[in-house]
Amino acid sequence: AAKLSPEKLLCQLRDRVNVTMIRGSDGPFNSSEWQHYLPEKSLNETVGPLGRCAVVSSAGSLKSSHLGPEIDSHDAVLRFNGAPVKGFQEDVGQKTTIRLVNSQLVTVEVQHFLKDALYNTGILIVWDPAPYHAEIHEWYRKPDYKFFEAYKLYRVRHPEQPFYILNPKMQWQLWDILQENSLEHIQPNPPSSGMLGIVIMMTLCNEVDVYEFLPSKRLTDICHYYQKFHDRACTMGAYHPLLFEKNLVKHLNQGTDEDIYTHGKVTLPGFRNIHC
Ligand code: NCC
Repeated sequence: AAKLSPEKLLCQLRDRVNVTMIRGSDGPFNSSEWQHYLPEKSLNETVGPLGRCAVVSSAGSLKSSHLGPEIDSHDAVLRFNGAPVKGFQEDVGQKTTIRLVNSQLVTVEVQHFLKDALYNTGILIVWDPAPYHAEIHEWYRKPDYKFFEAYKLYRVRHPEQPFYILNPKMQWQLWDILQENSLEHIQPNPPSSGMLGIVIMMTLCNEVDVYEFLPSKRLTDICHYYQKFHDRACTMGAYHPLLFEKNLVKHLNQGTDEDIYTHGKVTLPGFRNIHC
């Protein structure tokens, strides 16, 4: 299993990973009930093509990075789950264009999710770990977390905020490419929110700067920049194939190793800007 060149790998990602949001015309969502909840506009219609984008991981190594102004200088910023900006602007910036959340957060922390103003900025996208290459109907009957009710509640409370459900096909199309380009056998668990968010932004943007996904010199066992919780698995992965994701992203980096070391910064091209 020889690794593909970065150029070939980018083409594989562009051509095989279908980044789509659930629409009212899709499978079990084509009921009159769901038409009422799903956003009318597609994600592309909502954000349009973007220029320079930033993806901000939630890693503890963002602490004391002073990357805030640099992150905010991008046209669009993607953040994850409950990662806050308030009180952390100096290190992570304050702009949030898209927030990608997992179905566990939406379901297990539903009261928090419905109430915390953190979620009311920008576009929300929720994803759920689907069974390996499951049909959308099968996944709909048995999602990993039963987040559909929480989704509907949120939509009723915030009807004007765009809130999408990521089509679960994407995670396994991406996982297959991770596996094909790794020498080891990977546990068939879906990629992390971080990796999914990177590929989402590569479809929307001309260029994507990713912060502290590949750890800088500030590498720490502190899991998140916003919590005092120590666990090395946050950076290396336990459930998600994080280590393999990070190897792949390192392989695709168009920036310098110096930028990784000092800023935890990786630069990736948007799919629009690659030639296959
Ligand atoms: O921690 P989490 O991830 O929300 O982090 C978002 C993304 O940032 C990258 N990351 C994070 C910490 C770190 N030290 N290094 C990193 O590179 C990863 O790419 C990560 O995906 C998730 O992926 O959705 C995850 O969500 C949490 C948790 O569910 C949410 O924070 C909501 O509370 C998971 N933690 C637990 O279930 C305990 C985590 O495994 C994955």
